[in-house]
Amino acid sequence: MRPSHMLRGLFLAAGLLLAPLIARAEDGHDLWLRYRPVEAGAAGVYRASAGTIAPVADTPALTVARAELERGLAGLLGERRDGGGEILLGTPRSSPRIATLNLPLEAAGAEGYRIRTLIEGGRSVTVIAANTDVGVLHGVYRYLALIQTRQPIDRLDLVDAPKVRYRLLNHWDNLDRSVERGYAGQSIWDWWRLPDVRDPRYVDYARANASIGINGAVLNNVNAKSDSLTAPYIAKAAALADTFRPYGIKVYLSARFSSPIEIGGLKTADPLDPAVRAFWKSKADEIYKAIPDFGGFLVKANSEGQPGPQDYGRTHADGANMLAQAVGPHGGIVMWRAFVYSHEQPDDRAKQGYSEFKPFDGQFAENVIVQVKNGAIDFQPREPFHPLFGAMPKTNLGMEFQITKEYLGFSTHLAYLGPMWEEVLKADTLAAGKGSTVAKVVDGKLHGYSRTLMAGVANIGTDRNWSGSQFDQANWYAFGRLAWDPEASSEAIARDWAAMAFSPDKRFVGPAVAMMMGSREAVVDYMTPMGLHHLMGRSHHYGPGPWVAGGERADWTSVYYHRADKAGIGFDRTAKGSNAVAQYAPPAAAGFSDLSTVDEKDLLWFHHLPWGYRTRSGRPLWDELVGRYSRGVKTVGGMQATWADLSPYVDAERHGEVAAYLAIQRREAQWWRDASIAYFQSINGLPLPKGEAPPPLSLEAYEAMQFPFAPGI
Ligand code: GCV
Repeated sequence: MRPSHMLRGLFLAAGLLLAPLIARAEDGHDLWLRYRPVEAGAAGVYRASAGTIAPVADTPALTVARAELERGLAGLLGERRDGGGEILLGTPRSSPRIATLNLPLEAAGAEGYRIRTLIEGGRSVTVIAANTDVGVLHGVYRYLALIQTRQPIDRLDLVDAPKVRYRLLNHWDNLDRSVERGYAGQSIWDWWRLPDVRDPRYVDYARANASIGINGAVLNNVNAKSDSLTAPYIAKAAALADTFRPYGIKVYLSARFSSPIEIGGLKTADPLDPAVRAFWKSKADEIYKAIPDFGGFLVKANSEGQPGPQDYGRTHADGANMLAQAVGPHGGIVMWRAFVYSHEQPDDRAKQGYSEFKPFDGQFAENVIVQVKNGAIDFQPREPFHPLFGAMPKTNLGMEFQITKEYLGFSTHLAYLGPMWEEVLKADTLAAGKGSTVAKVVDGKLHGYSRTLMAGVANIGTDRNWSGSQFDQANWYAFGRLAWDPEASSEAIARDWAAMAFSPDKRFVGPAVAMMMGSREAVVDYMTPMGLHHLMGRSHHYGPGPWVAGGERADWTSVYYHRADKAGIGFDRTAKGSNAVAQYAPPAAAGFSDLSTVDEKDLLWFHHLPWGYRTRSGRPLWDELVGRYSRGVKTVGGMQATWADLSPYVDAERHGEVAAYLAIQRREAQWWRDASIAYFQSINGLPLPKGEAPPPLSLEAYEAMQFPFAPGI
């Protein structure tokens, strides 16, 4: 044997011996679809029912469903699974065997599934059946998730279907690959090389989305360029649509309202102008020729400088309905955003969305969905639910959440957003009596909407871990799960994610989930406690900036929102103030207005109060605020300790990365506390409560900090 061969042999043998001892290096790229081997003790039980996979009909979605099942089972249980069980996939139409079973499939709807274990000739047969191929794919992911989270699979009988029809990611991705409010690298869409080059990541993106039921992606930023509607870009979008189609995911585009001028050679974009209407009709026809299942348009109009129908004295309904008429014959929809506010309008910014849309209830076309952010300002760490929810019974309203953490510490702070979204979805609008929750508005039950939507502003980029941090993947995951079922528990979702992305070991899942569940409240505490909001650094929104004042517009400053002076702090939105409360249903408005009933978490959102106001803890408001700032920092310290203890269950790479991020978060939480306290103390001149450490730097030092290269702008 040549020496080099001998050496190689030695290395190989050593590698084989050591292999079980060395955990495989991980970087998070596999998301929650890691499919790592089930522990030897449990694998046998699973192999007994998850055996061979019966052949499937040769359709694109069933082919990927079978491939995913094979990939998942091979990873979890090994290539050889000869326990005798069989898995049968398909629809009654594609599989004569499934057709003869006559399974009740109504409850599975168009995208759901039924999974049932049958015993045939003493042999276990697991049937994953649906009305459509994509329903089968969703069933496959559910089945794999059961094994990934170590649930029993030997006697299954479950049926599930999404409660919301359109479950979409909104990418704020620009054509130059920058991502507005993106903290995970560049855009994954390589527009320049598309349509010729189809990055394999596109398939993994589709797999991840399909696994949580997301069924659409708006590819480009709502601050849109008309170029994305030109022929070359339509061809690029079509290539992505082709890749996503087998996974049940449609593409949508953000449309710039002034496109008829910019790429149509017209002098106007007036929605009532026949030439403008003809432009949009022919543009829609052109897109549908290239992408027959194109989903439709998302529009940001007359907001933050974007063009819109009001430029021509027309209404949001005029603009939306014109586009709806263009895509309607092809089955498309228009998502028209309610995120509007104007610097010419002196009224409380929190009121403007409602004021502009409520008068048009009932005037939007059936295939329009008005897309409303969860709160009335802008994705703050905590906002009361948007007053439009419950107030537009005759207009399809959809929810817009922000998965990317523009205002919650970018990707370096660990903040699991599930509880924040659950809080909003469970909030009771009281619009039609008790139990009129936001979830029931969004899933259409309350008002009988014909089309329902949940959209999430994506946190996905070219980083190997997709989301900028390991734990931010949980937010992508949770968004998908809540879009599928807006009444799901964010804690149960966190448990599934933690088990799949890291380890199903209870000793890991318990503490990790507890840490996740408290993480968003920690951010609220150290950034914007008790209803404070929009106090981040100007424009980039990085770090504390409660002193931000002056400049282009008042409602882009912090002082506009906190209104602190020597006497007190908070935005009075009661009848004595801006009266924003009046936009809620009367019982909800009464609850927010009354100091004895308003939840203290929303206190300074609705009320301006003296610094000495006695809070429910018995402490004066100032002391309570300082206490909460400090509590937030302490919670992050606790998260660091929890994470350190979890090292036996996590590969060194990801453990180290999360630990490094938590150290950043701890430092920045402290910075937030100190800078906020220094600023508010300069206003109220009050001493710190006993035991509270003074900020180490002067207010001037905090104010002087500059971050010209903060990401996401
Ligand atoms: C896409 C906030 C963000 C903007 C974003 C806007 C919107 O103002 O800071 O970056 O623009 O919301 O939702 O349209």
